[in-house]
Amino acid sequence: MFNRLQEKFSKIFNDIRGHGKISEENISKSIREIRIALLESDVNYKVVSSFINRVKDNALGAKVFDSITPGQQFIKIVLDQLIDFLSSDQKDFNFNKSGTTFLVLAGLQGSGKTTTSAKIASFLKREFNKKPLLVAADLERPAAIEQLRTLSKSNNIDFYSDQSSKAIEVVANSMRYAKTNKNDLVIIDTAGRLHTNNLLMDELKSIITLTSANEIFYVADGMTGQDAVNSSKLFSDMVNLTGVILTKMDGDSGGGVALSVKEVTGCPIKFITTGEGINKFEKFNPDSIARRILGLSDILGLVEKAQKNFDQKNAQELEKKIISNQFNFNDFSNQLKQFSKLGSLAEISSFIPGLKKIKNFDFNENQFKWLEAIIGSMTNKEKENPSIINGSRRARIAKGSGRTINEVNRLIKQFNQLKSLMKKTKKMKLGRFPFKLN
Ligand SMILES: Nc1nc2c(ncn2[C@@H]2O[C@H](COP(=O)(O)OP(=O)(O)OP(=O)(O)O)[C@@H](O)[C@H]2O)c(=O)[nH]1
Ligand SMILES: [Mg+2]
Repeated sequence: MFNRLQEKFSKIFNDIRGHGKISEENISKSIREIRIALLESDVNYKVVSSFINRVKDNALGAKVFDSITPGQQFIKIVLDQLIDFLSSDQKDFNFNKSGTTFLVLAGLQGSGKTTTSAKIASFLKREFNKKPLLVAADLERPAAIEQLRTLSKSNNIDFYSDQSSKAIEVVANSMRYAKTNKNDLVIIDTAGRLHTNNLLMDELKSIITLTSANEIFYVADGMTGQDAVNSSKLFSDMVNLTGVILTKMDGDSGGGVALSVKEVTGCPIKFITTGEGINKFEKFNPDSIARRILGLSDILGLVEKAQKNFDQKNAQELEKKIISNQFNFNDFSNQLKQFSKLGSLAEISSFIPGLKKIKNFDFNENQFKWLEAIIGSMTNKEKENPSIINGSRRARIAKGSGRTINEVNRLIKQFNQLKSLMKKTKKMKLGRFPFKLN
């Protein structure tokens, strides 16, 4: 979803993580690179300045470079600022506490209003036990009513439309219908419109007034980049929006929009949609979005986990072994077991520096199983002294583990590469093996 930004941040962060010590100059360089990354990813330039200033104040103010883990500390500051940047006080859906809740969806043509209205109905029905009514108030596009009827039907949601010639009349009638039909939530799908269309903008305003709408969401197409931000701003100047929904975030240009919208419009992003299916819809969660934008997935959570799980004493012994070149297959196998306690191997391996450089080291769950099988077929002597594993031993190990000789050869080669890589990285902090975090 945020591929472009993720790639850039991952490069910047790897760079700063790679320094044992960090100077004010390193920090300034990273901050400069973040600025460029954001601008290149289509984040509004004013938003970039404001974000960069916050990071700068915090990073330099906190004297990150004096801390024990400066790289990590810096990343944490960027993450915290980003979360703060994306967060809002009005994060929950605003239900009418004393009666029917009205939600109006507005936006440009084709931005995703109709599909989103069904998604949101389905979400609120599931999560809050609501009885939503979808109202077809788009009388501009001939097929619009049928589109919403079909969506309602296939998702088991109540639907209202009638023959009135004006959208406002449909809405008024739907309010009466909701009462008799006992719908506690009415979602109004409106026609696409430009903010310059006075007639349609007046219509929208009168729908909002008539229903005393509790939520007015602007539906912005995330694929249109800064245009989505600009149009959100134009709408928010004319109508009292309570939130923005970003659609089509499965595309690649959504990152810049997600970062810009709140700062530019003052409206929080409430939901995002990530595909055509009814469930391709999620609540906008600043914490998780920030982590995804920064490509951190959950590295901080992972660090905590790693620190809890990695036995200090083991780690010290291990480091000794690495330095004296005694790292063997038993240690390797132990390390694999440690990894597996932490979660998805594929995810973890992406945080292990150098691992990607080892040819064919596709570190997935299956490979983990057969690595274990191969190591399990070695004798104790072989595990402790990998150098004695000659051709005939390899053939026996292959047979015993049900793998091919080629696979055994590959494992031994990878093991040797890993061993020399670890020796090179012996600077690493104890207790954190094999994560090079700073
Ligand atoms: N890839 C992707 N496509 C989406 C998403 N949301 C909506 N679409 C598609 O975008 C197109 C337009 O969606 P609609 O819901 O009809 O948009 P609308 O704003 O109601 O359009 P008008 O009523 O014509 O103004 C449809 O083909 C949807 O399937 C999304 O999150 N991802
Ligand atoms: Mg529509």
